[in-house]
Amino acid sequence: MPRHELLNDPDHTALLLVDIQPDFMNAGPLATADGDAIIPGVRELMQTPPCGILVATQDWHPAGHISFASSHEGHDPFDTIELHGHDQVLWPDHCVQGTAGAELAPSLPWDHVDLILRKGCDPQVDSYSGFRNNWGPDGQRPATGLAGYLRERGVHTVLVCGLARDVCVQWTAEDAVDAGFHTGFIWDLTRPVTHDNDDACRQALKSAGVHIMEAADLKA
Ligand code: VGL
Ligand code: ZN
Repeated sequence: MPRHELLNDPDHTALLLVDIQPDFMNAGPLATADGDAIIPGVRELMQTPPCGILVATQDWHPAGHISFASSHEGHDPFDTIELHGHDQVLWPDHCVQGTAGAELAPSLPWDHVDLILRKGCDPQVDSYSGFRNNWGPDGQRPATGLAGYLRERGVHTVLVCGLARDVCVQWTAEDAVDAGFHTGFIWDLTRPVTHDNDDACRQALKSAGVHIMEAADLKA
């Protein structure tokens, strides 16, 4: 079977490894549905990359971050509040800067990654996507600089995988399309916060123009 058409030009393609961190894995406070299960496949992709550029994102919140339920008296994790004019889900404390749960998953070979981009560092604003923060107090979604980095490196296609499927990977993929990149979503190398969102997630990705694929599609 030929490689997926999105892989015709590996030198101008980047693999984005989104938030593969212990806090989103099986033992973590914000565990995805069997997040550990993506590790072997992600390791294989990192060892034999289908493209020339590897980028990792790292969710990296200051203690007391605005997205934590613990920062809002009377609220529980997974409640939704309004923040800066948009819905904000309140999460269990996770990925606090400098903690073990915020590290990139220790079982993966990060040495060869070109860029590690930290996000969610603004105490007052959440950041799901690797490309833009969520909405800030001024109603804007400031860019992280990732699109500029990729463009300067000549990238026109990105492939995304990681955690969580229905949050940071989805937002990253949608913003990638918005930034003008051809975008592939390696479905089986993602896991959601909840499978209840899988249908809506697939639908949203398709409407955005994201190509949903499987890791097997990347093999020669
Ligand atoms: C994420 C919720 C909060 C993610 C990050 O990586 O998907 N989800 N922060
Ligand atoms: Zn977060």
